[in-house]
Amino acid sequence: MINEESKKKAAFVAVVGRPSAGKSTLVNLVCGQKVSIVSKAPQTTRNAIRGIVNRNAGQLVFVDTPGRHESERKLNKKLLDVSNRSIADAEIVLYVLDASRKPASEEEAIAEKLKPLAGQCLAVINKTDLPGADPAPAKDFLHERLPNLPERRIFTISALHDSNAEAIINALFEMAGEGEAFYPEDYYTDQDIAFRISEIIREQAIKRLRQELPYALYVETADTELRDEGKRLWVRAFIVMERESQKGMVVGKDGTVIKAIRQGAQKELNRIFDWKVELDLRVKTAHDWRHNDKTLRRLIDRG
Ligand SMILES: Nc1nc2c(ncn2[C@@H]2O[C@H](COP(=O)(O)OP(=O)(O)O)[C@@H](O)[C@H]2O)c(=O)[nH]1
Ligand SMILES: [Mg+2]
Repeated sequence: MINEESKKKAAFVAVVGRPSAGKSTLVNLVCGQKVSIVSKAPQTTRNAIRGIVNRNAGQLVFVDTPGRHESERKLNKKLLDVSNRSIADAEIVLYVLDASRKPASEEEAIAEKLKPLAGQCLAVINKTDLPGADPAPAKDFLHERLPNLPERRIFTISALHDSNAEAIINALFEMAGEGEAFYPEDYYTDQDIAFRISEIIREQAIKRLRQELPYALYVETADTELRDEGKRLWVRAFIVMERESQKGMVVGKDGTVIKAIRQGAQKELNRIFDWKVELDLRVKTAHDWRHNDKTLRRLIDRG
């Protein structure tokens, strides 16, 4: 008997590239949802964030990863570990490059890492909308450094302005093996609610704080409670700084900064969830947390 129904496909796709190449923006585009937070500051993504795409062909689980940046700092090393583990666990690697910058040494380190995996790679040259953007140097770089990467697996895109990425999704399904879906077919992410809330608050905080501060903070959702017969979600969360002296900058004059963060986050959360979200947002300090192994394990490995 010939099985009439073609077999479904399923694969993990690790999304890798240098900081700020647009990996998280691309994951949000393919998933059609805000799955992963985005900002101008590098190292915004700190975890392996999963976004799920379901089609008739099957299921792709995109694993957004921290940008690959070599550094001796504890947090950066941890973030590189996350990227390495995601690559090791994935069947397909989606390599994101930035058309607005010429590939340099950081890009070479990534290509070197991906070289043995070129047969399972797909590359996306992003930010083609920017004035002066030119995908040609990135393309030449790929031809030279990953000669085994076939031309049909090199795409150009503006993850920010394009409205879909079906061509990329189709190409990824072609690469995927047959298998059962990993998640229920109505899921678009596996993140729990408290984590998503923390991430949206962190995104808003990064947006409103000066250059150095984004790296110095994390967000902790301490308490959530459904109220009004499940219509409203009340949340108590903390923006956690490294030093006591940083708290004032997060609060701002007369509380203006933290108020803007709270309102921005509420607005975004109301878009994501069906509940009306009400945030009780506060600031506290966990001294020098970026050098604390236990805190880093909890935040980055989420163990
Ligand atoms: N102009 C433009 N900006 C983009 C594009 N994709 C991402 N960005 C911006 O680049 C910055 C970094 O994006 P993000 O997705 O956080 O990069 P990641 O660090 O690789 O995850 C953000 O300010 C994005 O809005 C794009 O296609 N065009
Ligand atoms: Mg990111």
